[in-house]
Parts: sequence; C-alpha cells; structure tokens
Amino acid sequence: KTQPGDGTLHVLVIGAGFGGLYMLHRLRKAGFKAHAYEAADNVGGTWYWNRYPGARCDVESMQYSYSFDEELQQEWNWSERFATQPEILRYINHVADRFDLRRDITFNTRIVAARFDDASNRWEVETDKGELLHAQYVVSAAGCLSTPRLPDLPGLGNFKGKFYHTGDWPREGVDFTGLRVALIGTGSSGIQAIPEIAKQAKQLTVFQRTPNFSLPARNAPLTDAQIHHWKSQYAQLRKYAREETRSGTIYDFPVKSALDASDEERTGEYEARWQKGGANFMHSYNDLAISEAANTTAADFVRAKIRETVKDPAVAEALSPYDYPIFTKRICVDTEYFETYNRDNVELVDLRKKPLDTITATGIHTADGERDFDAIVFATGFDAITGALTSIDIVGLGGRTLKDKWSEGPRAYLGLISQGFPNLFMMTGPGSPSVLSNVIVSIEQHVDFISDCLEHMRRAGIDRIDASQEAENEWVAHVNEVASQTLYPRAASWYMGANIPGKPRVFMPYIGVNVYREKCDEIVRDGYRGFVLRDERAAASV
Ligand code: NA7
Repeated sequence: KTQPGDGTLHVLVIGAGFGGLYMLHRLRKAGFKAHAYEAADNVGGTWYWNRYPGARCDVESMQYSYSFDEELQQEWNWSERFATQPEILRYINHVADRFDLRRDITFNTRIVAARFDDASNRWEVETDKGELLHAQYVVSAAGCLSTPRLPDLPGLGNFKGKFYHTGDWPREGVDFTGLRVALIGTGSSGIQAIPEIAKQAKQLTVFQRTPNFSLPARNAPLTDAQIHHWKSQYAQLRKYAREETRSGTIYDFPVKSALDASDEERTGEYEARWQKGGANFMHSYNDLAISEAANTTAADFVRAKIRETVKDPAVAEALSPYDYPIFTKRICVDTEYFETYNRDNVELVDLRKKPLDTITATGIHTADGERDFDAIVFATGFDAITGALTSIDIVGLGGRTLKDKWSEGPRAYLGLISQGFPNLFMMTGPGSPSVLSNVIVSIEQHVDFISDCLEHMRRAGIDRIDASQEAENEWVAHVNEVASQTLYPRAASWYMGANIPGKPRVFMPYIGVNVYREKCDEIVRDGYRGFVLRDERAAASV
C-alpha cells in the first residue's frame, strides 16, 4: 500500500517558511498527499516574525532567494543589495501565490506533539487546538532560529511599560517616538535595530553583555548591471554557490594566507573589503577561520575601525570584542551601528562592569543604579537549531522523547533523522550546515534530498526509514571533528548552545554546505548507506 487512505497524510510538514513552502511544492509535484501546518496567520516563518526596525538579510538578495525555478528567479526583482524584512516577506508571499501553495496550508495552528506508533507505522500529531492528525512521514521545517528566548531576568513581571522581543515583533509595528527605550543584546538583531530605534526614540540605552564584531553592509539600490550580471547566468552561479563554496554564497574568494601578506598589503586588502561591504571581509584570506595568528590580524583591523568611528574612547573600548576570535560568533553586518554611539540620545551600559540586578516597575537596575524606561526591547536571541524541535513533545520508538535523547547534546544522522524517530525528517537540523550557510541553499538541498528519498521509498515498496546508530554516531563525531579543525569552538556562541543556560555545549552546525551535499549524494549512490530502510511487504509478513 503506497497511498495512505482514511485521511492519513503521506507527509505532514511543520512550518510555512522558506523550508516548508518549497517542501510542499516538491512533494505535491511528486504526487504525495502533503499538508503544512503553520503557527502564524500567514507564510514567511522567520521573516514573518522578525519585524523589528532595521530587520534585513545579511546575505545579498540576488543570492538569498530560491533557485529551483528559473522563471521565478527571472521574474522577481529585488530592489536593494541586502533586502529588508518586508521585501523578503513580499517575495515569500509571491512564491506561495505563484505555486498555489496556500490551499495545502493550515494557518494559526501550532504543532505541539508528535508520537510515532510502531504498529501502524504512522505519526500521530497533535495541534494546539487539540486536533489529532495522522501522517506516514513528518518533515519539520520549523526553523533553526525560530524559538525566541526571553532571558529569565528577575522582576520582568513587575515592569509597567511595554516589552518586546525582536523575534516576535508586533504585527502592527511599534512607534518609539518620544519614548525612553532600553535594548538588551548586541547580536545581529540588536545591531540592526539599534540605529533605527535611536533615530526615533527620545533616548536609547543599550545594555551590552558581550560586544560583537560587525562589518558595514554598504547597502544600496541594485543597479541594472548588477541584476543583469546575476540573471544572465543564474544557473551557473547558483551551481557554483551550491557545489564549490562552503557557505553556499559567492564572495570574492581568497587565494592566500593572511600570514603570507605584508602588513601593508594586508591592511590594503582589509580596507578594500571593508569598503566593499558585507561579509566579503571574512573572505580576505583563506586561513582566518583556522589560524589564530591570521585571525588576529582581521580582528585588530576591525577593532581599529571601532576606535576610529566611535568618538568616546571609553565607549569604543567597551564595544571592542577581545574574548573570542572574529567570525567564531555569527558575524554581524550593519548600517551605521558604531556611528550610532556618537548620538547624544544613545548610551551604552557595559553589563560586564555594571551587572544587571533586576527589572523594576519603572526600569532597569544595574550595579550603578536605576534607569527609567517606557519600553524594553529584548534582542536576546533564540534557542538555536534545536529549540523548535525540542519544544514539540516528540515521542519515538519505545516511548522515548527527542528531548530526553538530546539531553546530552543533539544527535542526528546528516542532521536529517535522529535514530529511534523513524519517518521524521528535520530540515536545518543539528549536524546539517543550517546557520553556517546561506540557508536557502541548505533548504533546497534538504528538500530535494527528502523528496527524492520518499520517491525512492515509494518505488521500492519501503515504508520506514530510520538512521542506524552507528551511522549517527559517526556523523556526530565527524561534525565535531570538522569544527575542531577551526577556531569556531573557541567562542561561547549559540552555535555551541552556549546562550541557553543548561543547554549542552556541542558544536551543532556542519561546516561546509558543498561537502555536505557531496556526502549526501554519495550516501544516496550507496543505497542510502547508514539509513535503515524497511520493506513494507516483509514487515507485513512478520
Ligand atoms: P544573538 O546573536 O544570540 O544575540 C543575542 C544577544 O543578547 C547577545 O548579545 C547576548 O549576549 C545578549 N543576551 C542574551 N541574554 C542576555 C542576558 N540575560 N543579559 C544580557 N544580554 C543578553 O541573537 P540575534 O537575534 O541577534 O541573532 C540571531 C541570528 O539571527 C543572527 O546571527 C542571524 O543569523 C539571524 P551574549 O553574547 O550571550 O553575552
């Protein structure tokens, strides 16, 4: 039996962001009965929720878009080098309409639990409305930076003003005009929001625990020539990004070590890339992520830029990161971030020197006293990579929960299937390139892999796929081995789970979207090596 009857879905997709939408499209094209469930009232995922002022993608728009349909990539026109959140959301809506995807999406419905029934070989999935759904396969496209994290600060419940999280921003927007605003957190979201809120608010006070390295975006409208450059050779450029680059993004790639350049040459190279803008700077030399001596030359350059830009030397010093190598925490890309600290209405509070004690009814109390605020913005990040999965009560074989299995660190073969949770595929899961790649490139690869796999299973009369314990163990060890050859594990970053108290510290993303793809292809050629496939006829005769 290849077609489940009785209302059972072939495939239930969790989420209608970039991942869920393309998954739905591919599955429908392949003739599967698929349906997506989405917590929001519309499509967009991450780009639906993150509506804070200044929200923008820091991968260039000509690259941060789907490549699966030539007409789509030719017809869509991006207006800027780095697209704003509203423009990306318009694009996703366009895709949903163009491929008529909404008719197979249920909105305003959050998946809260999923239990695998061994006997029927089905997932029983529960929604927040108490509805029970049945599916042969579940694909989680619930996102890797989609579970916002509000820190557990004493007294937050007493605050009389309004507070917001950047990752769950009010749909109607927020007007900060005339208000005294506190902003906690200086990761990518904080760094994008700070310059915009500072322009509007009466007073903005930034509470910083760890300073971040940030590069100027040099955003600008796209020119016809730039658009033509991409559109006239999209197929080749996309292929190159997918197959030849570690991050799935094309930059000006380096040819030499930073240590083989003279001081003068190096400064010239860094300056040229700083002026060019965006993450090009990361690719100045080929050893910045692996050699501490090389890395320090880049970090020193950025620290000098901070000192040059920020007029008050004490503030510049507080904004300068020293505790971890540059690029080992997610690099930030900004527009006038450091310049914003020269404004009269902006203050920086260094929480390392003046720790935060408590939130009061009227403001924030730190070691040097209390400041009053009308609003607090939390730019405090996400339970990254695993949060969306562990917040669903997922129960696999033998009644074991995914949360329990992952209590010592997340484990999944290729980041796709965790042993003991058959027929549950994860997109951008732990052990896949996810956040260390242009995530659209990762998503497209996952979707193609999963859809091809389900088609293969249908053809072969196979109705269950799991990972072997051995293959999963080897993959987790391999992900860590690759990371250990770089400087990445040197930072207490959310790549390591270090931003969540009590979360096990394991390096989660796989470095190298191109290598990952090659490995996946090889595994498929070897008959899905490392996966355990069950022949449904054999199973039925047991
Ligand atoms: P991030 O990068 O996790 O940044 C969160 C920031 O919030 C970071 O500066 C944290 O400091 C700070 N933070 C977190 N908890 C606290 C508490 N309790 N007190 C003070 N400061 C705190 O999240 P973003 O949303 O900026 O970016 C996430 C990704 O989304 C981004 O990289 C892009 O890929 C898109 P810490 O460094 O932990 O000391």
